[in-house]
Amino acid sequence: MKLYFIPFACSLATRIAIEEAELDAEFVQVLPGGRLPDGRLFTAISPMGYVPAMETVGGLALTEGPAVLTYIADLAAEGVLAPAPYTEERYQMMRWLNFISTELHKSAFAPLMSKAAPEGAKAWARELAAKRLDLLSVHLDGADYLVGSFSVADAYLLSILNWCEHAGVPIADWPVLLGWRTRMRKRPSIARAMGAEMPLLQAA
Ligand SMILES: N[C@@H](CCC(=O)N[C@@H](CS)C(=O)NCC(=O)O)C(=O)O
Repeated sequence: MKLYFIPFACSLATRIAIEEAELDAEFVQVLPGGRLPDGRLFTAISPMGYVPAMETVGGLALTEGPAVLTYIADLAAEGVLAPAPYTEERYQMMRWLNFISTELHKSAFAPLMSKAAPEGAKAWARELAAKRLDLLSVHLDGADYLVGSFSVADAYLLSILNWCEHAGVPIADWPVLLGWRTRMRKRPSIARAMGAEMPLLQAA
């Protein structure tokens, strides 16, 4: 299988999941301008031109972070990246994947990091980000993970919280989240995934 990624974009969560489950994958970087290393346009794989995009073991072109992450979780041994199907925890994990995707990533952080968003949109997004981070901070106070044990939802949240400095979100205002991010970055799979992408980010 192949993961199409941009260094330190939301696709980092999928790389973390692949590392955590010790799965085999090829990583293909989407270059600035939306080209692939072989010169093709990335829109041939992901029609909206965004990562993560996955060419699955069966050859399916899969996009949308929560779907890609759930696919990887289902390839891994049970319990490594997600609670077992049909359990309450599984639905809680899906709740968090959706929350991170819609409420945090796209509504709050995307406008804050966009060069095209006007200041009014950024001010609104800053307010949203604060409310969402308040909720996460209460939820993670005294907890190591979003749900029971490590899951793809944690990998996704970490990837978004990595953007705080770039987005102008002062994570130190949420000491629980700052502490959580610091601990998560020490997890071997996360340290490996970030270590693999850091030189690519610096070169971009
Ligand atoms: N709805 C998509 C959004 C993914 C997304 O926003 N990806 C960003 C990186 S974090 C991207 O590839 N942006 C480049 C672009 O849109 O051209 C998902 O949930 O996977």
